[in-house]
Amino acid sequence: MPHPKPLRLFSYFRSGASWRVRIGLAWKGLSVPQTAIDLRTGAQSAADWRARNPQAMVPALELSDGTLLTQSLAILEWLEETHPANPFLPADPQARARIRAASLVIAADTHPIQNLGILKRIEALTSADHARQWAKETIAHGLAAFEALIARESGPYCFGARPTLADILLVPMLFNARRFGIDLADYPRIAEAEVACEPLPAFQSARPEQQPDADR
Ligand SMILES: N[C@@H](CCC(=O)N[C@@H](CS)C(=O)NCC(=O)O)C(=O)O
Repeated sequence: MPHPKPLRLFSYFRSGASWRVRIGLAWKGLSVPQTAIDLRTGAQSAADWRARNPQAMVPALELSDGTLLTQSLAILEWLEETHPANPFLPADPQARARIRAASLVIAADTHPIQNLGILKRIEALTSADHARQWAKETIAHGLAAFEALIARESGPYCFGARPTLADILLVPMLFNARRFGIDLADYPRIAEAEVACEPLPAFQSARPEQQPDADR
């Protein structure tokens, strides 16, 4: 019997959406080889990559049958369904819905409107300063909503005593927040959750500087 192909992650070390998937894979105890798609050189738009992922983005996860999964949340949900040990969603449907809602504040309503493509477009239409201002305001607005949602929950993580999907979404977003000069002192519950996640091996190993394509 031939061995099934191992999983393979297509990612870029600084990509926040790739970072989410790296945390999820590590949280499930999976060590997955990576192929770098260098966003600095525009590799995401190369014809061969676009043919595989028509959205011309990372991350993507290649499965053992060759199927390419895209969209970080879809990949994380696939991981949760196929690797139920170490869950990052609880069993209670109402709690799952609250966690998904907070996660989507970042994944659907914050990150996509401050990503590289959008900022380049704003810069082309106006200026680099306007693009930075847009990113800062967008992230601050999203984090304020996220903070209010998790302030209703117990800590130290976003939703109680275990990390969940919401923590996986939050930690990479904070990297961008700092990059655009946002003071996280304004978000005490977010700061608490970040401190709780920081020492966990799955969160450590997923950090940009730990990736094979990181600048050395
Ligand atoms: N909603 C997508 C977002 C993916 C995304 O924004 N990827 C960025 C890197 S974090 C990207 O590939 N950008 C390339 C570009 O904008 O040209 C997901 O969650 O996977």
